[in-house]
Amino acid sequence: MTIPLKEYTTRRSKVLAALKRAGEGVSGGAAGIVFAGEESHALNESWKPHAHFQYLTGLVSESGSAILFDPTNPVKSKQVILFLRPLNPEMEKWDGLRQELGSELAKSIGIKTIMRTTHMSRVIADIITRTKTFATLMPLSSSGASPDLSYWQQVTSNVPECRICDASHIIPALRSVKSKAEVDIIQEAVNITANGFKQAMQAVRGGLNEYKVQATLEYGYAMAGGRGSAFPPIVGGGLNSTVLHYKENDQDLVDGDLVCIDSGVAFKGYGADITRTIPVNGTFTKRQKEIYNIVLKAEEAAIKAVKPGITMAEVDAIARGIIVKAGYGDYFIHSIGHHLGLETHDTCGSDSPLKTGAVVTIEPGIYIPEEAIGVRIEDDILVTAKGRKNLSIDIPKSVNDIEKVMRG
Ligand SMILES: [Mn+2]
Repeated sequence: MTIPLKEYTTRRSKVLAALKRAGEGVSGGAAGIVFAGEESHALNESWKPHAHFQYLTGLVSESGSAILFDPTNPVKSKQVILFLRPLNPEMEKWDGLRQELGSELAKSIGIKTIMRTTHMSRVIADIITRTKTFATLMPLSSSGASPDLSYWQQVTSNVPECRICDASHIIPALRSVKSKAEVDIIQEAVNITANGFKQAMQAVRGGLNEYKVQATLEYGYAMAGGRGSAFPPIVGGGLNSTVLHYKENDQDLVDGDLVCIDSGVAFKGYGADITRTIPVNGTFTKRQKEIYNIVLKAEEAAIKAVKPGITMAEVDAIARGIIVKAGYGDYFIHSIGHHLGLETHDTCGSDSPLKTGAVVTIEPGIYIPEEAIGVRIEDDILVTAKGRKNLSIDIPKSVNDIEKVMRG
């Protein structure tokens, strides 16, 4: 189960075509570049490339690399160029061997033109003879220039009449629709996550530390074929269940409390994002059940509303309407969900109408700190032509199903 090389080729062709249009009227197209980012070589840090870079190349271990798009190049095979860091035999003794340039490497990556980053400025000088339009493909932010914007600013500062245009919407729009291969991987991530949740549900009891629930989840992921968590698991008992991004996971669970578990496995670059809230002793109290069933009703109504053409704001309003009507509007303090993909909060552009192939989370919640009751329920939903498919439907969710699994 992997993304076929030709799917990456298609993604790059789409970016190339969009950049050709971006430069229209002024020149034959705009050049664009996406950087992988730099790795810190600290042992306690794992490195991931920028998700845009991974989306376009499938490469996950080539820090310092970049992919360049030049729709103006008359030689078609040079319209996309992958730049990799030069080999460094001394460093590779520490970090592992890297391949030499050549047809074998080109074939394994599926990109015809691969060069070392040392050649980048020469290639850019050549591009400037054809176009003076440069496009930003990486996400813009108000807090600092994106790596590609910085690069284009530097490149164009010595050349008159250059123009930098914003094409940062192109890749998020592509990433907002998942291919069949991507959906298959996400479904498998959800299935693996289901295994962890099942084991965690059976392990939960009074006195067990939140950290051991996390360990049980992650053991379940690993044993089902996953590789670590997509994000640090949230395991919050009692009052901690009302803390949205609780990270400590270091308290003993208390009989009579709820525990909110928000987690998902990392699998082949993608991940799941599931939340279940369960009673520590295996049985919901009347009050817990009351709140739980309001959240469940809101979640199920929101899931049912998911279909092509609807926006997440509209889905949010449906869930919120139910929670407000029940009298808990002030206790639903976040929004309904987000796109899910290479990133847990996937970069898929602004809240435009959902398209067939989108994968989103639906996760309403009610958090009442004064009663130490926090309930969030989250599923991963695929938008289909006919409506939706709940990818996580097999993870116990109703009061009865949860109590049954917890009884073992
Ligand atoms: Mn989520």
